[in-house]
Amino acid sequence: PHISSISDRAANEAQLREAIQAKLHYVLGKNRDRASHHDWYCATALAVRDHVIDIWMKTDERIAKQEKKRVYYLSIEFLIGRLLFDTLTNLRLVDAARGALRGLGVELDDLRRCEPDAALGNGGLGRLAACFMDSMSALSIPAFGYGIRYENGLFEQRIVDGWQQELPEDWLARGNPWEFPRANAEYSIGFGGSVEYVGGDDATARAIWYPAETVLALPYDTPIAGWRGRHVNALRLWSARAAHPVQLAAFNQGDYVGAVAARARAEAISRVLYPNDSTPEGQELRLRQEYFFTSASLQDLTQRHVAAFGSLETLPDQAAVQLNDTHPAIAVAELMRILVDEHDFSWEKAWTITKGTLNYTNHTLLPEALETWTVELLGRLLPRHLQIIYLINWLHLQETGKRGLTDPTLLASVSLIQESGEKRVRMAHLAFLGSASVNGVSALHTDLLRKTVFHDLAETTPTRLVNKTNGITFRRWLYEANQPLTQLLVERLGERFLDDPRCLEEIRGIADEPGFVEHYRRARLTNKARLATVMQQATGVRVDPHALFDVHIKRIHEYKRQLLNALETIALYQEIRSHPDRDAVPRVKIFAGKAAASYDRAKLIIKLINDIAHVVNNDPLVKDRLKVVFVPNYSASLAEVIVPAADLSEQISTAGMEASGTGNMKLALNGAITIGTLDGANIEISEYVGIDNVMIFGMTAPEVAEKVRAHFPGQQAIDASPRLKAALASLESGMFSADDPARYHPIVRALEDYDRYMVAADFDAYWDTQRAVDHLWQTPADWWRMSILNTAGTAWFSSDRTIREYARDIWHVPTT
Ligand code: DL6
Repeated sequence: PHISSISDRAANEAQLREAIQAKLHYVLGKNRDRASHHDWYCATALAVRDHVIDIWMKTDERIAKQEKKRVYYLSIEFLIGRLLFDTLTNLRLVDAARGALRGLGVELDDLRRCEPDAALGNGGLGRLAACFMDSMSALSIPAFGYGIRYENGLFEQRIVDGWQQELPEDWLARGNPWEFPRANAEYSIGFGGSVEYVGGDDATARAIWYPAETVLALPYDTPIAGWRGRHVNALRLWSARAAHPVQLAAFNQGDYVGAVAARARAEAISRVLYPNDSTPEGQELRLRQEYFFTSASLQDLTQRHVAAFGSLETLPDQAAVQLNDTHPAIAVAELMRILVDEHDFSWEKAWTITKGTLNYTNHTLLPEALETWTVELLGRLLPRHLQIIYLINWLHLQETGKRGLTDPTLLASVSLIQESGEKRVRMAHLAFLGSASVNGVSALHTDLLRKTVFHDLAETTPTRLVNKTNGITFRRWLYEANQPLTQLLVERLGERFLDDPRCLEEIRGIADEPGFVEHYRRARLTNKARLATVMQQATGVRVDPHALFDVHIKRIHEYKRQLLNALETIALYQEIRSHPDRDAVPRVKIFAGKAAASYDRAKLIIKLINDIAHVVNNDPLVKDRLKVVFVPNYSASLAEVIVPAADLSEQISTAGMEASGTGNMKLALNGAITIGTLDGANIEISEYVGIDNVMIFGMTAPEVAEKVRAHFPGQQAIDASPRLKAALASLESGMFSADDPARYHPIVRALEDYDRYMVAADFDAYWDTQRAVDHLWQTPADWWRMSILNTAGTAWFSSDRTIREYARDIWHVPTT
């Protein structure tokens, strides 16, 4: 039975109950008495999915009939997390599902944990893509997300004796009720081989690429239901299959491993998210992944366009492709190949179509994160694409020269090929050249892009460089994650706030009203008690929910400066020990995040936090004044529990290094007060919530740049800060690593030498600001006012706003 209306709660409940029972019986083949929680979860997901499918079909019909322009969002990562509550929330079926299950003796909330996180991303970039999928559906934009269906998503993090250990993640092990394999829509993806030119001299010759290897790309579609079930888009993830599952001749001769070796090589492409690229094999696999999903997606969308409109001539009118970072940047060469080699367009015409269709988002300025591929590797894997890249580059340099720009330094800086050392292709340059619009992800980041990495390119090409500050979906990060607060807001503002969060502004007027403040505070306390339970279960550490919850959750990276927080924790511990009778604001320092498996320094920082936790939490002198918790296995689902329970949000990256951040937005929306640097979107958050309602400290981006240029020796800052000196001395002495006193010497030496991330340089400013936070906490009326004003001021950070801007300025598509 299908659900006909989403407005009638009782009818929905009855229909859902019947549907869930039917799924359990006929699809899962399970008896009610023997069904496990997982069975109930699957039956519920399948019952809800039916409703999504109905809307999906109608959406597709409507789009096809109206010949609407489509958006294609290409991203090598989609950090989706769980879908059941997302879907129920968007369809307004949470209460109906709860009631339906209760009638069957099952608690909906007990099923939440049965759903594995689809962790097909590493962090902010992948989570942004997931928030954008939600917003594109909410705003009825006809869109496809395109990515890779990794069989193993982001690794599971275990903390063993304080160290991070990585275990393979296995989200598909028990099936995935949300996806639809589309066996009839597969594409062939070529690798290697040779290129032949036929029919004429260089200018008129036709290139034919003979790949040495072909891999099949199979699509799996996951429907993403938009707010109030008005529209459903597909997230299409590609899975790699070998063209021939087994070499029969080898198998028949008893070579069972050799018989499936080619298959293993092909299928490795969609096996694991982000392979370790510190080895040449890892890098090659990464490039194969990038080309695999980009080519499959472009073949798919061009085929759809030709089927509807007859020719690719009108592609830019009907399709806007967004390249999420440079991972799909090979799209520039691939679309040119499809147009020139397969559809016989002239080079000039093909270039106009390509430049009119593609757009690129940059997500980082860090030089080590800007992708380049050696000419050797790119030429070996994609010989035709390398030729196309060389031709694009040659024409671009010619054009630049014709405009009187002939300075060799300038030409070297705008060239697609980096000539110093081994020759490499600059993928950000390729994406820039081949796009109509390029955007950064916060005002500061875009400004820095203009002044640094893309300064010269912006001068020599007509590509538009614009800003689109990131956003987050409030559906997941407020309505689902923070039900106590959402309920309070609905009571005060009415249901309309769910449709238009801009009315959050109205709670500014009641930020001092005792009744409202009390409810707001109690909502937080409920969330903190829940987190305290989760943390105790995960780590054994007991914390008091009335303490200040100081939260630092994100990838572990030196530029995000968990080390700065760890050193401040040591200094605070020393302060408590030297004044054991003094009162102190009770604090719980909460950390969570994963380090890349090959990033040794980041893994050492995790160990340091755990070592500090061990000493501090077991020191009877400290009591409840300070507790340190590293919550293992950070994920989207864990974030949904931590974010609503945070009092203080640590956004302390070295200024100029965090492109935007989105955790900062989630935490501020839920009322956590930011302690942060003037970096990424922190700046805009300060503007929207008011500079008096955030705790800003530290050097600015230009000040950091200046110190980096001078190769700032941290020793200078250490000498000037007795407190930092003492903290480092305790690290050196082995106070936190009695089993291996020298463990943290490399960290201390690095800080003394070149303080690249300005940890020593910013330490005192950070310490002072933390003490100002203590002071604020001791004046609850001020604290809660500030907290409420954070919730009131963050409506602008909704990803609906961000997507409206992309739609208006980049994609040129209407929104509802
Ligand atoms: O734009 C989404 C997200 C930003 O919020 C983060 O500030 C930024 O670090 C992240 N960028 C990346 C790209 N690679 N690196 N590094 O993940 O994008």
